[in-house]
Amino acid sequence: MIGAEYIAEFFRQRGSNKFFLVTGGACTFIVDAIGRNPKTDYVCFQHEQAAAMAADSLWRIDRTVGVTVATSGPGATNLITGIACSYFDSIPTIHLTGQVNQSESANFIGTQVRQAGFQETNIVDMVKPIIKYAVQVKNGEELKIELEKAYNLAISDRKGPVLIDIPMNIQKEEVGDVIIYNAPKEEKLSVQESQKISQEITKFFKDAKRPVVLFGAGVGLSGADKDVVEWLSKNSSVPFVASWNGMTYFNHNMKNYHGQIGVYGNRGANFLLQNCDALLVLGSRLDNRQRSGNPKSFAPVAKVCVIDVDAEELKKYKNEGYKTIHLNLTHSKEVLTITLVSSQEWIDYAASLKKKFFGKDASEFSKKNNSLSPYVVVQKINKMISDDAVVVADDGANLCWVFQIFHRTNQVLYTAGGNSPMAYSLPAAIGAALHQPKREVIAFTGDGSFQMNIQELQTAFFHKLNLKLFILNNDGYGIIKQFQDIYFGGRHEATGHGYSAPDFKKVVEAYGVKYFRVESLADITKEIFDYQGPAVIDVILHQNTLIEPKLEMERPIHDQYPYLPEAEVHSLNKFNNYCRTKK
Ligand SMILES: Cc1ncc(C[n+]2csc(CCOP(=O)(O)OP(=O)(O)O)c2C)c(N)n1
Ligand SMILES: [Mg+2]
Repeated sequence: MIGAEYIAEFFRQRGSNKFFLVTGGACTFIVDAIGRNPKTDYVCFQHEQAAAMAADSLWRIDRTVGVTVATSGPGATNLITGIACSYFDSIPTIHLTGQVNQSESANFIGTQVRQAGFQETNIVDMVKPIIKYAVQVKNGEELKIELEKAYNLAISDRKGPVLIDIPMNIQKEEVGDVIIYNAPKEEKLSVQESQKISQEITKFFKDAKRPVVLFGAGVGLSGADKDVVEWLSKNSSVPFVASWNGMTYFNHNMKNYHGQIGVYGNRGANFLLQNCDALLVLGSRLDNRQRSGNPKSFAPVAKVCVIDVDAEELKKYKNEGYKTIHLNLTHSKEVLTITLVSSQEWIDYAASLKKKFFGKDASEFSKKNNSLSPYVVVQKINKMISDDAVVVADDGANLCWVFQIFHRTNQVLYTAGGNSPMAYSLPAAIGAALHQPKREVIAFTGDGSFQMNIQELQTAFFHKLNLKLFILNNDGYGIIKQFQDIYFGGRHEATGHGYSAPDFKKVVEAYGVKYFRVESLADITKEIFDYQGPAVIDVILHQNTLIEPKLEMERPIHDQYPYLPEAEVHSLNKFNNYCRTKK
């Protein structure tokens, strides 16, 4: 085999046999080898960013590692936004970039010139802050070693993307016929160690009467979701809440599930956090979308214990009095032998919050303006799609609307939560539809975001993918408008004023994709879901439709807009004296 053939075969043997790419001079050997290997294939995207987002999508669906190929220079730099999505959400992806021949590289010649020749870019150093591992290989032997190393790093511990930069001359170098690969060793936890951890947690929470568990993405990323769900089912008097990236790993019908938390979280779930006396955080990094910009106001009367695979994350809590446990949640089953107990008062309180807030359309704006509520739209779509559909959300207000109201049973539900770039959802949905063509694929986007990867309609059309993309169309950058309403006197600079969008019907149809327009709930018909092939559904909303509830800056997470009467906040904050902060 030459290096390029080795690469194709290496990933085929790992179960990643479909490569997402845009070709170019410096990666043609790799693309050619993928084409010639009878068991590997490639999909041409229109932009490398989209290829990287589609690759990121695969692991989220069924733990297949997505692989991209890009050329040197602009091809490689175009991958960056997609790589960042994988990095921040700990998704294993592989990025293979072609590089100029070593004999033509500035590095090789030993000069300080910007470029020795053409399209030479130091991609390895450029991606370093947003990648788990990046390396340029120096020869064929190193290629073999680095592929194994990079792949194993991507899939172990706190997972993430890796990049291997391969000069053209190495792509065509003879490397022998044997694929070298040893899977990473499984780390073991002794019975004593796991017992010690369980005892520590039990001791820490020994007087607790009002426990809450926070279900983070780390549970699912470590593959422990089934074990944790089983434990939560056994401890069904203990309410649990979820982070957005954690929401895809359990059935929302679970009796003790109380909703997603944070700035755009469910009010009931947020009140639970503010009133609990024991909070066990499983694999969640408690970022400022969860705890607000003022972490001290988060769970103010609770003893907090955080379990995380990444020791760096745990350092954040040094001055906050949290108990931290550095542990890979793959060991959940051994460690979660603990029993947490809720008092009857806590059980009743949690039930009353759930009844009042869970699964409710809280949109006062739509009622006041007699306009279509995005929440009701999402709920209707939720009811009409199949139980195992793939559902991808984008960014901005449209993301919040979906994640605030979508009720998951067995669907896969995800977004690029940490990076949250505009236009993740269309390429991610394309990745899903390519990977699992028999599955129903539903994506949501905004009118602004859609325009940033609109070119991928061509990929969807060319491959006749069965995906439905709903544009929650408020004719502007809604989430930022809402921010401007609060902090900029309602001046919609560059979000309404100066913003523009084309006639989506014309654009969509020019790509050969089916277009539906929805102006009322009645327009969301079975015909849309029965349509076989790619379709865009343009859902027309009021221009100023709000995200409700939403936390404004400096407030604790129970104090979201639209504001509840002060007396109600006090009565709901029954177990702490935390007063509502005044403006
Ligand atoms: C690549 C990128 N650029 C800018 C932003 C900042 N941003 C976040 S949401 C948003 C507006 C998105 O508009 P639209 O898709 O219409 O969403 P809406 O909030 O209206 O639902 C912008 C500009 C971003 N997240 N990603
Ligand atoms: Mg919009």
